[in-house]
Amino acid sequence: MELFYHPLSRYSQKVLIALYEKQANFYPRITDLRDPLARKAFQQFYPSGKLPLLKTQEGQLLPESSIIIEYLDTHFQNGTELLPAEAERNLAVRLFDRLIDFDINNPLFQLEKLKYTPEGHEFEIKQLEKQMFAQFQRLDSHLRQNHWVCGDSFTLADCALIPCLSYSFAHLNLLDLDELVRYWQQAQLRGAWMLVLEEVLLVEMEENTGIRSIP
Ligand SMILES: N[C@@H](CCC(=O)N[C@@H](CS)C(=O)NCC(=O)O)C(=O)O
Repeated sequence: MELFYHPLSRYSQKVLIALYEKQANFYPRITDLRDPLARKAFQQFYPSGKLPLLKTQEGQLLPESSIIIEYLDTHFQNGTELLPAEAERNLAVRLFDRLIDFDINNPLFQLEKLKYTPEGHEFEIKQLEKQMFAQFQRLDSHLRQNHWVCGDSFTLADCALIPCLSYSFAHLNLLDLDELVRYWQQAQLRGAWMLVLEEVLLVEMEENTGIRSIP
């Protein structure tokens, strides 16, 4: 399998967590869409031009992080079961995955974009921050009854949430949400996330210093 992704893209990080949880081997195809030539080449290969994209062993091209994870979970028996077999739990996991993508991850993109050029956007930023804080409050009370997002075991919904938390804790005032803080602390000790974070920090260091380490 080949994964086209970028270490700093949250939807890519979501799939990377799943690959590490499943202990699945893949060829990393780092694709930087900020580079016009790389973007053009990738769009020729896959016209919708979005990351992440999985090329399966059969050569099928699979977009959409949740679909890729569903594919991994059905094709790899090793490691964590990311989508529970039991129908009711399966539905809950898929629901939380959707809610996290739509109500947390996508608004975070908007917030990042607005904060990049905040002049004239102060009101929009405040509104968005308020809306996101309310989402995190709801999540915090849900986590009172749940060790991971959906019960005792780590699932697709955790793959979706964890990549959103670094930016959220850095830019929203979430430290009073005890259960969310507890969740974020335990997530940072999860091996799969540690592996993802290692790559993120390396890329951030390369971008900040201009020094590219020898692979
Ligand atoms: N729903 C998609 C979202 C993917 C997405 O928005 N990817 C971003 C990077 S995190 C992207 O490729 N943006 C490039 C663009 O839209 O041109 C998924 O879950 O994979």
